[in-house]
Amino acid sequence: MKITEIHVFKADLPVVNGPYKMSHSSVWALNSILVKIVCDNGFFGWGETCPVGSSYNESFSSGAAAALMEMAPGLIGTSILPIPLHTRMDQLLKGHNYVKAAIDIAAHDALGKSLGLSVSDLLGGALVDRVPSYYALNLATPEDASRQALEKCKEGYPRLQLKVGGRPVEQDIATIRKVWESIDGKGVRLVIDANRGLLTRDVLTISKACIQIPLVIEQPCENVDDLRALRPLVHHPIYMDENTVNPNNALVGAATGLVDGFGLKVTQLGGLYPMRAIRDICALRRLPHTCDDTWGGDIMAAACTHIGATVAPNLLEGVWIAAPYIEGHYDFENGLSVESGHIKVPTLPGLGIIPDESGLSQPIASYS
Ligand code: 0XW
Ligand code: MG
Repeated sequence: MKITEIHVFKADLPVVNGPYKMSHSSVWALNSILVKIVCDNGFFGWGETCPVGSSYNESFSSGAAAALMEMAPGLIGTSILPIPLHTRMDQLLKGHNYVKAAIDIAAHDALGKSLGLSVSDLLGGALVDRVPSYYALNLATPEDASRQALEKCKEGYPRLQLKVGGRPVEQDIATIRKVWESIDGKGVRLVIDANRGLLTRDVLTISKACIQIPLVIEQPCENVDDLRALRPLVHHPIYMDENTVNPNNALVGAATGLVDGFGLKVTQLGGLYPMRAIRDICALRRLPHTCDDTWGGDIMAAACTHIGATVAPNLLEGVWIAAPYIEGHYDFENGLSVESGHIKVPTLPGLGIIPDESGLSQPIASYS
């Protein structure tokens, strides 16, 4: 199967009840870039990349459109099988994993549809028919955070991620304690995610002050060296997220015992094909991880859910999708959502969703 056409769309995703607030940034609306590839046998596939603003990591929406302009002409005629496809993308453009991921996802979708297999089949096979999700509690006051934590706990989320950082550490400690007070004993796991917004000083203070709370500390500081220095000093597991900017540093993190787990994102790793390799290394090293992305609609949600379904349940920390913050779906019939804290794994071929193009703007670019 070879690519004969590539069409690029932009989808505006305003944040429902926004903003989405993290230590470094608050976002009110996101611009997602959707990719439709058409193959020489008539099958087509959809991909997506949606940076969560332009300061979360080294990615931004119009940069994705520009990178596609750079790569797409050279991809016409290329096989959609992962090794020739990624080889060709790397020949055309260095880095830019978040853009290559959109093409990779579309290729998995088209291949699955042509073979009558789901994307999780292509990734080795699903172990479950629904995956656990987790809810990201925005940066908030202790009262608001604990109220929302209890609400999400009652909805059935098995894990809560509490945003911290970017404010006096005393406020983070008070919020963590209040949230834990409201969910303790309810079988819900707690992660605090600083999105690189804490200093090592603050992490040590939080870990000491919350020593009795069984939480995970996700991406506390800016640099991976800080994570390495902190790990033997804190009383809580440390997970790497934003520092996982490519498969190689995920490999190093997993192989060298640098961290206790990961927040893994499809776009940070360059797509489902490279992500499955990191999934398998984490399995060998018994390292738990999430299967997420920065943001995105049904296409990205399906991609994260499909690979999440192939992870051993004892190692899957959850699949985060942006659906709770998005109004509507690209595919109203098969669009993904979180129900009782879990997400059903699509069973139709490919991603299991087909965006309704009448709901999208005209392509911003087409290549053939
Ligand atoms: C919760 N997420 C997966 C969604 C936002 O993009 C941030 C991210 C995280 O874990 O940092
Ligand atoms: Mg994170």
